[in-house]
Amino acid sequence: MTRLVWTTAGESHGAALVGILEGLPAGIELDLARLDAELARRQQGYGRGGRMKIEQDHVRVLSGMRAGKTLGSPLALLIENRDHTIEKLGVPTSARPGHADLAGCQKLGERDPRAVLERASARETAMRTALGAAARQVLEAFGVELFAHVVELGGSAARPDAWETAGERRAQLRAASAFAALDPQVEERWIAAVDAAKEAGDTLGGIFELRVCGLPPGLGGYQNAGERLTGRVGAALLSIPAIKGVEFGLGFEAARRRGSEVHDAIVRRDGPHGRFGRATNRAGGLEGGMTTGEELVVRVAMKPISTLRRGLETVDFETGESVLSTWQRSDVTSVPAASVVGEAVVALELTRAFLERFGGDSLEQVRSAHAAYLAELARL
Ligand code: EPS
Repeated sequence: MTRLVWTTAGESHGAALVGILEGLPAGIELDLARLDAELARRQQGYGRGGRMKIEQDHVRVLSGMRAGKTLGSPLALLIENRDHTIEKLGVPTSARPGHADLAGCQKLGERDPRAVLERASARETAMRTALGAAARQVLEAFGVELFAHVVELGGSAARPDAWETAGERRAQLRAASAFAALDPQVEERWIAAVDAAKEAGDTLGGIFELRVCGLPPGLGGYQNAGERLTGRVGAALLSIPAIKGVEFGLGFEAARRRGSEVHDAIVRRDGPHGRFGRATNRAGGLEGGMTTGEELVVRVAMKPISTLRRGLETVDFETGESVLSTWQRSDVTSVPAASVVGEAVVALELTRAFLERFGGDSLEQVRSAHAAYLAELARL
């Protein structure tokens, strides 16, 4: 049995993105259409730019499967780039503020932002989305569902109870939204905000919320820093380009309240995960670095895209003069896309934690370990 690990390769305008996911148990009937569906979802959202009209992301499986099932060997995926122009693209003469350009050039000791930006580009998140869409199928086999929706755009918020109000209609509402949001009232307002920012040559950030239902208690660990799931899920989300903040449950608000208004009472609740539950879920589903069995609730802040049509002040490498950064095309906002990537990276991290606890070489072995744990929880 291998610990679940993954990696990607590929430049934004290179031939393709490549991904390897190692440690999936054998015997999972992977629905590959789901991978393409998640890729399509990541390409959508009002405010996306010209590049998304060029790409039509599609995954090819190169290894790790036979007759529709995983073999337990590394799963290798490929997404071809239609905009394969890396050798034709010029070298920018200045670094774009907000991007990896300058720090990357300093790191490499080269005046060549393209040597940095091709890999630093958020194009890479297409492959993470595909890998996450494969990994989450393990979780789904055990009733665990992930769902992200956009709750704020450019400082304008959806109704705070959008999740509760949407109820069973949430998948339908999100699919109908131009922003992967659950509150239909935001559509007109946010479209106007994106149009205004576009007109001004500017960009918008926002916040998405991720919910994970059906997690058993006790995933992750308290024994060592590296096991704590709060840090692991937080790090996964903060590794997405442009993500600036992550909060669980009450988040920063918890720091302003008294303990009696923060902690969740433990109550008797007979269910599939034993005899205990929490009266409230202000912790957002994690205590002591482990899942509590309540919903995981994470909110994630994304800064506005760093490429602005109006330009930002920078310095020309050759002349040393102050100039405006260059612009060819860009998104005005990609918060809806980031929410899809958020689901994917958290799916990867939670699948890793799930397999650490119940892992086996085959899905059947995982099922046995999971069933034994449920029996143990029922006795506690
Ligand atoms: C990106 C710049 C844009 C985005 C890109 C991320 O690409 P281009 O420079 O080709 O216009 O479209 O995102 C994607 C290609 C994608 O698939 O999400 C950047 O600088 O990070």
